[in-house]
Amino acid sequence: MSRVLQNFVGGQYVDGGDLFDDVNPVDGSLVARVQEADRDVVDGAVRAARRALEGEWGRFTATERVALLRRIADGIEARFDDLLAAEIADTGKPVALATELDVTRAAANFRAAADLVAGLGVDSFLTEKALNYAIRRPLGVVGVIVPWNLPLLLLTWKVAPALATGNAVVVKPSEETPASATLLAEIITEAGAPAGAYNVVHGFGPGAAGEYLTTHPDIDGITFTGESRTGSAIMQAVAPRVLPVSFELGGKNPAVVFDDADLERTIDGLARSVFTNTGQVCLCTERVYVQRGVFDEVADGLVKRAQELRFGSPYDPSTTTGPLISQAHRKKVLSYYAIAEQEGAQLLAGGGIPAVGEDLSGGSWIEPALWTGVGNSARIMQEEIFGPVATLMPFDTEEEAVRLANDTPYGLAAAVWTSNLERGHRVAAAMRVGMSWLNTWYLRDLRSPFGGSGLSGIGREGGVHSLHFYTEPTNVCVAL
Ligand code: NAD
Ligand code: 6OD
Repeated sequence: MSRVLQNFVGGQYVDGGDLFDDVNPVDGSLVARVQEADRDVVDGAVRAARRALEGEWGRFTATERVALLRRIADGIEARFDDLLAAEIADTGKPVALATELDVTRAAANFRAAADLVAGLGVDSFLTEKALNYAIRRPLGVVGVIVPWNLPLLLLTWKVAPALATGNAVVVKPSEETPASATLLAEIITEAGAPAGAYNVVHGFGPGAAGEYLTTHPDIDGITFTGESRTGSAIMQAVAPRVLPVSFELGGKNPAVVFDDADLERTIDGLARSVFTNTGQVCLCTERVYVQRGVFDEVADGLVKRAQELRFGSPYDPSTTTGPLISQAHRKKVLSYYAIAEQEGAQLLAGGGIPAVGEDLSGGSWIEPALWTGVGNSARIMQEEIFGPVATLMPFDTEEEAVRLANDTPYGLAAAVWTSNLERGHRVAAAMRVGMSWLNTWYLRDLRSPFGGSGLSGIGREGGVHSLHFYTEPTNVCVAL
């Protein structure tokens, strides 16, 4: 009998309408059957969240919320191995990555949000006529909709500040990765959160749980991470009620390598930024602009790194690279391998399906692909692929590199590689993105603004930026 994952509503695990399969992408085996939230379950979750705000949870002081968040972080650390197993079964990512990144960041997200609220003051302005001070109220019932690539990290990145600032949440994890959000409900409850503060509804997007949530008349805001197209659909769904949204969307992120860069460090960084999580991180580099004099050396270095990737069981210490999330996603990524060929790209490495042995043959494995030889308008240079891929292009001048890097409707992240710090600061600042890394990639300080512009999103979260999204200020003006 397979395990069944339930929805979590008002402090209780509840069934839904239909059941759907949670599949392990390593071998195609069944992880669990999942209770799909129908409209009634989603409605129940929103009502439970509202009751929590009007009841015990709404009466929690900031000090009590901070203490709760710290207990949740402790709970995550105490259940580290369970969360790790849940995350690995759903995504197939190697145990080292899930340990270093996913589960560790879940605890860190709660601690960072607790620290933020513990240190909060109020904005105030004093003149001879008046004292103005702005108090902050929670937004209310917040819908949290997240994707499958870093399921627990991305969920807690939003849930932690939402709870820290006194909101109640209804979370819709990805249908591909329902396990860790379900387990987190136990941890949050054991830490002492009142019923209804944290609710989970499982299911799909359009015409299903995701849409039931975004169109529910009693939610106060939506925070969403996922594809740009989905962000657009959600924006339309909430438009009639003019709800606030925070959107962390797709990217087509550039790396710019100058000929004075420390090439060993650069190739290390590039390999990490192209291949981490099998390229399924929104921040991953998919376009690499290299100054002409070092183009061959950088291309050869990256090709070597691609050839060194090892596919296999997530628990085998020699495995560096897991599968893609699903057969459907592999079909999409492989369609870009065909598009690259049609566009006349020169394939430098990979580009197919690896031999992984019979045990794993039901998994959604894919080789990386590195290309060169196309212009900036090629589809493989313009469209987000979300796999272990990159296209390399030579450039001659700094001005040209900045122009090429910014020639995209996305604006999420960039990485600049140079040993000339003056130029590094200048070029990093000229990138039209939310996050610009200089001589590194995906190095995070959780207080810094995170998000993107253009097709990559609306707003920023992190530190005080989360505070601004998850609360509404009311200014009190006192005549003196
Ligand atoms: P997706 O947009 O297909 O799905 C994300 C979530 O939205 C899922 O829970 C899904 O069920 C739900 N959803 C889908 N359609 C919906 C609708 N109409 N209404 C309500 N909910 C709906 O994205 P994905 O395939 O799960 O994730 C990959 C994408 O996420 C990539 O584009 C990637 O770049 C992006 N991403 C961005 C960031 C960031 O911080 N900018 C982080 C991670 C992933
Ligand atoms: O590190 C984070 O806080 C974050 N939001 C990462 C997003 C990664 C995208 O896949």
